[in-house]
Amino acid sequence: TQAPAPGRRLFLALWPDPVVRAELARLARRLTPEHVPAANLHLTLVFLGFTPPDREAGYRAALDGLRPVPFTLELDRLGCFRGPRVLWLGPSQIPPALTALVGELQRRLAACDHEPDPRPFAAHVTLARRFSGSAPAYPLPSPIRWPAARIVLAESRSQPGGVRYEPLADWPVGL
Ligand code: 2AM
Repeated sequence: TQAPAPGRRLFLALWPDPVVRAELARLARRLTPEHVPAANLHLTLVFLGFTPPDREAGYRAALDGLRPVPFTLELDRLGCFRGPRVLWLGPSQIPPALTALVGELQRRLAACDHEPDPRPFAAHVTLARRFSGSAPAYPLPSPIRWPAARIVLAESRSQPGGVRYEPLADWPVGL
């Protein structure tokens, strides 16, 4: 038998601070019993996928010195991705600094031969998976304000109890 190739499943995400995480978790719990664990809440910026160690080292070097311009997300919109039956929360307005940040990440990663996702960036926080309902039609009573503070390189780990995300490195926003 052959050992699997070394590497891990990685992504770059905005990571909520404990206050924002608690607000997101409260909303998710209120909406559905199928909500994801509070610790899993994040907003993916770039999905990197399965990454061998030398490639990961290249990504980390390429992201060295990243200094994103601060911005605040107003998460005010619920929706569903039908295929994976994801219930998500997102901003109806994308701050220009967020668009610029994703572009900057893509540029730096492209220099390490990262294949960009052909699909356009869809800013969303997954609140539930295998969601059996449809997104509530009513507007979100009060948007969740998320001042971006931290970008994280995270590993997605499949475990018996479900997927878990492990922060490996982080970059501050606007410090
Ligand atoms: P999701 O929440 O919409 O499922 C870790 O898996 C993170 O990367 C999740 O936020 C997930 O988005 C995202 N992700 C997983 N597979 C992906 C893919 N093939 N393309 C883009 N994003 C992906």
